[in-house]
Amino acid sequence: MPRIVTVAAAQMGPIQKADDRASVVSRMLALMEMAHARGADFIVYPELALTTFFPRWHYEDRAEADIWFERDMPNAATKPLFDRARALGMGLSLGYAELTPDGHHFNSSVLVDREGKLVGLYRKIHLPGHVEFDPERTHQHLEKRYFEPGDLGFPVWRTMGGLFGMCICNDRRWPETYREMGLQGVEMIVLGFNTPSVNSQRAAEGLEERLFHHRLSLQAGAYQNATWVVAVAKAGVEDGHHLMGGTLIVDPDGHIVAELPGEDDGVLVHACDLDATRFGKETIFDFKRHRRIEHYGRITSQVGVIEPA
Ligand code: ING
Repeated sequence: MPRIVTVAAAQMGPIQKADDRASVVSRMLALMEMAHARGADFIVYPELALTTFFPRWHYEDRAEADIWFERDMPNAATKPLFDRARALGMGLSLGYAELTPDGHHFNSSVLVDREGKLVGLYRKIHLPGHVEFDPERTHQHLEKRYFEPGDLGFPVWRTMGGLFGMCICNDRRWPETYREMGLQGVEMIVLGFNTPSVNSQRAAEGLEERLFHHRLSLQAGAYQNATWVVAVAKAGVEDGHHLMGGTLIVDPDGHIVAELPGEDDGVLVHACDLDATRFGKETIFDFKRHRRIEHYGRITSQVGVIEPA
């Protein structure tokens, strides 16, 4: 019996600072209905899906940024989404800014199964950008100001008939992200992203270059760990700042099997056979047989081990 998960990648267009959570949740519900109509049994929403990408704004007093955080998940604003997903028998993953009861701030995502059970929580580990306002940049990217690095590692959960993991946005650029989950046998990695289409430190780097690195990272991660990867954008112009699209699904051989054009709300649906991961995991990427970590020499986490010439 093939283990098919029909996944809907639910891309969201821009969320303006002035948009309230209720209006955003109603957009997410509409995407869920579209996904259901197309047979999806799992829906993936973007990073920070409930609000604008607020780390582009500098708040002298960080506490002022707490307006963008959720203290519970689900909560009053998102309960309709969780209730409808359960009614439709649809699992979901949702990215949001998490403020814990003891005052910690994370860029997080939750994983919920088809019965509406909260299966897993992930907290973004690779936080790009900077802490203080940087006048040199064309725009700010203050994730290090508002979030702490994730403290949960890269867990993999048995749900939806397979082994699922999550990461968030910048995490997708780091091979360790995929391998940490690959070593646990992950069969599907779902992630959301909010990626500015311009590099605040290299104006010449255009959208095409950004999309190239985006696809390269996802395809390599999927292939080298024989896993499906589903990447979902929040896209479009938010208060004058452009976020790129590029919502796509990569199969365990590294092929992009579907990509959503444009930068508006929309769903990409694909029937993903989790057993398509078996060949890679049992042949070329059978880590037990082929991965020789004892011969790798000294694996160091030190940055800049070999000084440039
Ligand atoms: N956004 C961007 C991302 O990693 C970035 C930041 C873009 C860093 C391009 C480096 C290069 O897609 C978030 N939110 O991480």
